[in-house]
Amino acid sequence: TKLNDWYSQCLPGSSAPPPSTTIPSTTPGSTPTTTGDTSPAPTGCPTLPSNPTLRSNSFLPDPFTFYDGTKVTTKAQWACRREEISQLLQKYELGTLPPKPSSVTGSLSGTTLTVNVSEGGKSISFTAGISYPSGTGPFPAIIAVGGISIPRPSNVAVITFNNDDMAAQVNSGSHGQGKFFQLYGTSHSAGAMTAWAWGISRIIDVLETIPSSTSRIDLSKLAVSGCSRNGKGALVAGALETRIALTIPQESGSGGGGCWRISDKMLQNGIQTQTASEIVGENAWFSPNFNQYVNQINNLPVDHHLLAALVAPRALLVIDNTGIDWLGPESVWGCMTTANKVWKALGVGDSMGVSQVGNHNHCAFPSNEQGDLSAFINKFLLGQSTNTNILKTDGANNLGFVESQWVNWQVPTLS
Ligand code: MCU
Repeated sequence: TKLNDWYSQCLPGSSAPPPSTTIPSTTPGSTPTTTGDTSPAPTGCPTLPSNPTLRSNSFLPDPFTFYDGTKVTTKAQWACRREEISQLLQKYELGTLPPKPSSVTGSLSGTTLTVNVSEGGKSISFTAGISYPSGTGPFPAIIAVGGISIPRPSNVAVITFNNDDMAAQVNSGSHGQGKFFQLYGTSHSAGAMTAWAWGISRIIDVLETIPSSTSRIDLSKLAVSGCSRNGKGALVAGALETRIALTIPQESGSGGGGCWRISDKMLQNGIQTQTASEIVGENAWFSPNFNQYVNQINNLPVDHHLLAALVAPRALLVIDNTGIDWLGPESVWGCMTTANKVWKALGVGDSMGVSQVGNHNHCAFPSNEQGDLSAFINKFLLGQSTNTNILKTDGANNLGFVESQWVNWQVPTLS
């Protein structure tokens, strides 16, 4: 099929597979219930009810208005709205991210990091391989979800995370399979991507116990990257794990950088693109709780511009491909340029970039995007001063994306 043709281009050597959580409620002025999301829990936030009323909204939901109608007017309030968006995304799409388990230990032996986790009388262990540049470091590092697919920068280590081992992604029946589910039970609500994000957090937990003179990793300079399905996973990890400084999803498409609402419209217009309704039948990336919403996406108070916005004000570079309809290029462009408004409002518009280029195979990084990638790596991992004001597509006429059809809110200047 057309899909399999391009699908087989990625993940070299891989056997290409065929294509009621409750939100912890908060009381006014209180700290939200702890989840695994690593941002410090903000206080004094508006209340999110445990069962929010769903209201139909064909526009991309306003990042700057809380569920209860309160407006975000200050940068400090973003921490509260970010927490609310995280809770909503976990409730409707991603499943619950468990907090740090009671026991996380591990060690580094040569280039193999071992992670041991125990919780509730159960234990798992997994390993991650680290590939170092020459020298003593400590080095910035890219956590590569399922392997690295962008060109590897010099002077940066690569930590390879075996995401399939943590939560399987063979098909829609994969939910419940993998080490995460050995620990938390096969009926845990987490989708595979949430389980991967949890696993990446445990790698960072263990690295935090090792002096940087020994680990040779600079934990203040961590990135995460992955391509395609693993690019979706990289975006979710960067969204939920605030110890990651730079998030680089590559060709993540629908379920990653694309917005469900825009992808639905593309399909209605006859473009063969992936939608929420398709994705839950294809794989186990999302929580089973998402299934009930995939044919009523307009009712959700979130979309993926808000998934990306969880990364703000940290750095995000979305690398994408205009040449593959299945990835939803219009959706990714519209969704991610809309997400950029959050960084702009926070006064750091150039900490979030989009680079969308066609005429190359899926997950084959084109040389004409190297400058954009290097600008982000050099600034956010290597501490250089570069121009990261990058919002660009080679698609004509914004690929058909008309902002006024999707954005019915104002971007505040946050004090
Ligand atoms: C773009 O990511 C996925 C896509 O969502 C799937 O529909 C397709 O089967 O596989 C893509 C992928 O991961 O390619 C390697």
